[in-house]
This record gives sequence, structure tokens and C-alpha cells, in this order.
Amino acid sequence: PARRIRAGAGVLLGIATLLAREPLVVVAGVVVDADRVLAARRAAPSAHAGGWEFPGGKVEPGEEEDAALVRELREELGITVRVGERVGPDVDLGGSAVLRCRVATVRSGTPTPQAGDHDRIRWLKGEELTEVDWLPADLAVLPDVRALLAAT
Ligand code: 9L3
Ligand code: MG
Repeated sequence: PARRIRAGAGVLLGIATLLAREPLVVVAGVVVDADRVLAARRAAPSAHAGGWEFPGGKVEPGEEEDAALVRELREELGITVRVGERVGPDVDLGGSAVLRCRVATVRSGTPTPQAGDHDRIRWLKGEELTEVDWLPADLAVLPDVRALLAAT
């Protein structure tokens, strides 16, 4: 009967929608200044608190990744950045989300924790990268960051 066909079509459409969904991208900035890179310590949420990261956040629907990174770094650290090339692999964050890092350079402002997301920042040289306790996802990008700093 028509009702069962409609129900079946609805289920198939639901499955197709799920399969077609792109992973949520979290963009992060590998903010470099000469031989140093910016690291930020998360203050929230509690699951991540105390962990150091390359700052950034979720790309909103319809938003370009570069624009999302500019927005996030403005919101979180009060800086305006120029976004450059990708650094390292996409890192699985679980729940169909990936972390994607890009080089960034400060165009204006001085990074200062703004919104309560972070409680400390540090500018680290290549040999200092292991001095902070990185979030697991960001740890996966460190070899590429180290190589980037060594090349400059
Ligand atoms: N995350 C991991 N490493 C990073 C960033 C910026 C984010 N370098 C994870 C932590 C959160 C999720 O991605 O679970 C979303 O990030 P945010 O919007 O809370 O910064
Ligand atoms: Mg964030």
C-alpha cells in the first residue's frame, strides 16, 4: 500500500542524508611568528580544561574554513589573522568531526584570552613544543608543526 511505500522512501531518504553529510570540520590556527608558534590552554569545557591546543573552533554551516578560523581567533584571542596553508593531516575527533590545522600569522592585535575558552597562552619554539600538555588531537599535528618551525 501507498503508506508503506511512503514510509520506505522516507527511511531511504534519511539514510541517504546521513551518508551524504560531510564531517564537521574544526579549524585550528598554527599561528606562527618567526621561530615560535602560539599554544593556548583550554579553560573549558571541563573535559578539555588544562589541555593545550592550537586555537580555533567549528566551521559553521555555509561558512568558508578560512573565514571560520579568522572569526574564531578574533572571538577567542582578539587577533586578526591571515590564513595560510594546511599543516598536518585531518585528525579524527570522533563523532564524525575532524580537526584541520592551517598556518596563520597575526595581522593585528596581541593574543589575549577573551571568551573564557582559554586561560593561558604561550609562544613556543620548536624545542619547547613538548613543554605543554597537548590535547590528543593536537599532539597528532606536532611533527608537522615542528617541521614547519624548523624550515623557517
Ligand atoms: N578541538 C581540538 N583541538 C583543537 C580545537 C580548536 C578543538 N585545536 C576539539 C575540542 C572540541 C571541539 O574540537 O571538542 C570543538 O572545538 P571548540 O569549538 O570547542 O574550540
Ligand atoms: Mg575554540
